[in-house]
Amino acid sequence: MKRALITGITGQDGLYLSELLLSKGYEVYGLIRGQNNPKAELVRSVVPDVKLLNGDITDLSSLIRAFSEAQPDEVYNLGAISFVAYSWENARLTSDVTGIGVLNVLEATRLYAGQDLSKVRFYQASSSEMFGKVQDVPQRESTLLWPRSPYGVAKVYGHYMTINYRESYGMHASSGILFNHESPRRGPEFVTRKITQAVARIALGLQDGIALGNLDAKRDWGFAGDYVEAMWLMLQQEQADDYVVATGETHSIREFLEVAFAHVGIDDWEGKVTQDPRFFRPAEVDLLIGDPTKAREQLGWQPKVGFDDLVRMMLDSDLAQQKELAGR
Ligand code: NDP
Ligand code: GDR
Repeated sequence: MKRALITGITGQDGLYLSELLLSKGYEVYGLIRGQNNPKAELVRSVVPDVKLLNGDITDLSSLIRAFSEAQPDEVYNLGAISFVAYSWENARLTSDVTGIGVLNVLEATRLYAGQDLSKVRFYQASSSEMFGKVQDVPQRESTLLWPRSPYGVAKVYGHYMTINYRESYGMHASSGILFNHESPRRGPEFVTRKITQAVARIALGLQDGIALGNLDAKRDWGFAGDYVEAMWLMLQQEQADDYVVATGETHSIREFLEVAFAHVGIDDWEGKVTQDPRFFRPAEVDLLIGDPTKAREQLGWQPKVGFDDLVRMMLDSDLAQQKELAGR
């Protein structure tokens, strides 16, 4: 039985990845931080077979303890401060967690492997935010990185550190440059879930409108359940490498709103959406669209859920959730 250690277990991807690995017969360990993390209950209810270990990716000794307990064959480093807008307000903290945290997990992996680096494989959750002010359309593995936020800069550090551990020590360390991926488990601070939650409430007569920032930004949105499969596939390859994981399609926030409101039968939605300067960013990433050719050809990976189905899946889930809340 293979053993996996996942950081960021309480997040969207941590849950989907746990489900995938458990379905493949893995013994799964999840690193959980804080003295009474409120999301521990969620993990225990969704994936009760995951074994939780205390630790924080900013604390190397806690990682060393977790590694010694989990004895992993595969390490998935998903832990991060992942909300781009928050990263301007907490740039130093974001650098410590999202940047230096990667170095800590790499170092814990190296120390745990000792002389036998072949005993463990490492995955880093890199991001399309590293492309920022895009230098190619679509963006691929070779595209010059030009991050536009403290979060993006921290991810670039983690990305190159992962490559450096691969090149310096021969570690099986791969970096997945994942474009935005969403699901009913997406945090409500991200624009997709913020919209589907609000549209569900508007449809049910529970609220009148929604305040957003820039509606013209374009993102390459896929389904998180598909994307965790790409993570796993990367660690099954003989050679570690870096891969863009994306759908190859891009849509604006406005188009997302269009599909969401149409799904609940509202056509005249423009009056329900206001633009609020609070939600604009100091520097925006205007256009992201990934070229997933390498992932398709080398990993055999393809996304299964398309844009319209993703919006509808999230909205249906929020409609059910909001109805239940309203009925209480
Ligand atoms: P989430 O924000 O849902 O989850 C982030 C996770 O990181 C949480 O489990 C959080 O735990 C954990 N975490 C935060 N700080 C620490 C810390 N100091 N030590 C250990 N764990 C910590 O993110 P997603 O699941 O969406 O994303 C997973 C990873 O993939 C992240 O690294 C993200 O940056 C990256 N990524 C995500 C993309 C996406 O579209 N979703 C695209 C590209 C990259 P806690 O409960 O303690 O807060
Ligand atoms: P992003 O996701 O920054 O791409 O990072 P987010 O959903 O926060 O923003 C996407 C785009 O929507 C615009 N936007 C708004 N965003 C939010 N959150 N709230 C609003 O009200 C709003 N109005 C407009 C933003 O300006 C932006 O252009 C996500 C995270 O998961 C990262 O961790 C990950 O690395 C990248 O995706 C790929």
